[in-house]
Amino acid sequence: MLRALRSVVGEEHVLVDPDVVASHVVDWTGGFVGSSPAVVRPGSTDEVAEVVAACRRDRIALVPQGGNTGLVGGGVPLAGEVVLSTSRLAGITEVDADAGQLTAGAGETLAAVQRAAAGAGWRYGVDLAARDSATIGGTVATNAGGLRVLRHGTTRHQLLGVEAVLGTGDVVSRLGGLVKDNTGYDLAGLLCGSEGTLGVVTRVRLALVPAPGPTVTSLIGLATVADAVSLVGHLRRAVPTLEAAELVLADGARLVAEQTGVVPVLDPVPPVQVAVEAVGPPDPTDALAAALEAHPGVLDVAVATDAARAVALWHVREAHTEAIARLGVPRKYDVTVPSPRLARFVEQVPDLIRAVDPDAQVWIFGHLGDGNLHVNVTTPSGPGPPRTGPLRTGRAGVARDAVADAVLGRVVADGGSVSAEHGIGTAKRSWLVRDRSAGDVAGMRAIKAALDPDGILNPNVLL
Ligand code: FAD
Ligand code: 2HG
Ligand code: ZN
Repeated sequence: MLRALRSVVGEEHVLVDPDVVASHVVDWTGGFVGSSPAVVRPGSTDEVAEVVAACRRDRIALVPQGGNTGLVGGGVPLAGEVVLSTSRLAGITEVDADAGQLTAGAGETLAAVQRAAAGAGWRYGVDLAARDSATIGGTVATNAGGLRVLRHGTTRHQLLGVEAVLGTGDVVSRLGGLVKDNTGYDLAGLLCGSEGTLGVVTRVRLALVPAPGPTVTSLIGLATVADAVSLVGHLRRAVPTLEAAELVLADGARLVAEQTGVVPVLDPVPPVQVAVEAVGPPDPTDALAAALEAHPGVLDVAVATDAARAVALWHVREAHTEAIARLGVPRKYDVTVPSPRLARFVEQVPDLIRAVDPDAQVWIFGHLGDGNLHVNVTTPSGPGPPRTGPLRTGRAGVARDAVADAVLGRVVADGGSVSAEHGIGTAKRSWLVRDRSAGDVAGMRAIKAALDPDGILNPNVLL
């Protein structure tokens, strides 16, 4: 097999040195650790197709891997699969400044795409804190959300076309950037969010959004999450160019301050903070100020109208994932809760978790504007051993399941989604059937069987 792979991509792009392979077999959280005989780095779509064909011939399973910032254990080889790294599928080409579109190789980072968009006088509508490592291919594969979904939608909403190699070895390619294109099935839409289970995305065609004019960022202190939900509804009506509305709770704000040594902007730390950003033209600062003035729940406000101060305001929200990671390996539950139930969910979930794991520390934050909450759970005594296989049980596994039952069971009961933006991966595989109907899952299995008939692409992910 290694000989076959070397003949396709060249000796130097089949990595087998254990020290090099090691960084590809553990995920960002450290909670999922696997093993792999090799990391293969194809340099073109044709090479990806040959790698997939060779693996299909020998029934060798592949895990596509981009920046390895995924948070559901989907991008690491938990059962000895070969890793297909997209690092050499780079390059940003065909930037069309009139149409507001560009084509990017799957291995380009999100930050590089953002820079290329800005260079052409536009902006890429998706942003998230892992922007410097996450690849554009990975964000398409996971249908990443992030901070600006409120205004611009998820990755799927930016996607005009993809080039990809299906599990059959067939290449699909539609990169012409046609905004209206109803000629057959929307394969780009299907591959987006398929988490590497149907095909390897090699290039993407993206729609850009207008570059922002004057920008105002604000950190708002409130007494309750219910006040925060009402404030966001109010701001969405009063400030139509609101791009972000993010939730921070006092425990999380204090943890960020402790772990990063950065003094909180709002001090004393209020029970609840909402970070918002709105862009011009016209300059939204006055409209935002008037709207905040008119809302009775607002306790405290900090405002930034320049980039450096904006970064300082965003810190308390953006540093959550890093700060929590310093406590040990977290259990992560990325969920959507319908707006009318969101405040009660935030209030009650910590007690539901502590009922099954009395030592648990619970951290809740997220994208309030679209109802996406990140429930993180850490344990002072440590998380137990990492997951080294897709269905590992044992002491840590049992505790994990009880906490998952508490959080995700409540999400399903509330009519929410057990995966908002990170995907199902390996972490939530057993939850797919509890959230989606039998018909939905049968449809997904039929698609998987058609596009990856031998089940060689990410066999432990999603289904
Ligand atoms: P990887 O982690 O390498 O892979 C993720 C999944 O996609 C795996 O299943 C993998 O097999 C598959 N895959 C990767 N590349 C391809 C490809 N080219 N073709 C087919 N399948 C592929 N996510 C959000 O949605 N919103 C956030 O706000 C957000 N913030 C984050 C902040 C931090 C600090 C971190 C660490 C992560 C965050 N994430 C967020 C999660 C993560 O960044 C996203 O899921 C991102 O899309 C993953 O990109 P990646 O290149 O790292 O993919
Ligand atoms: C975010 O919104 C990311 O910051 C990561 O989606 C969430 O760490 C998490 O749980
Ligand atoms: Zn998020």
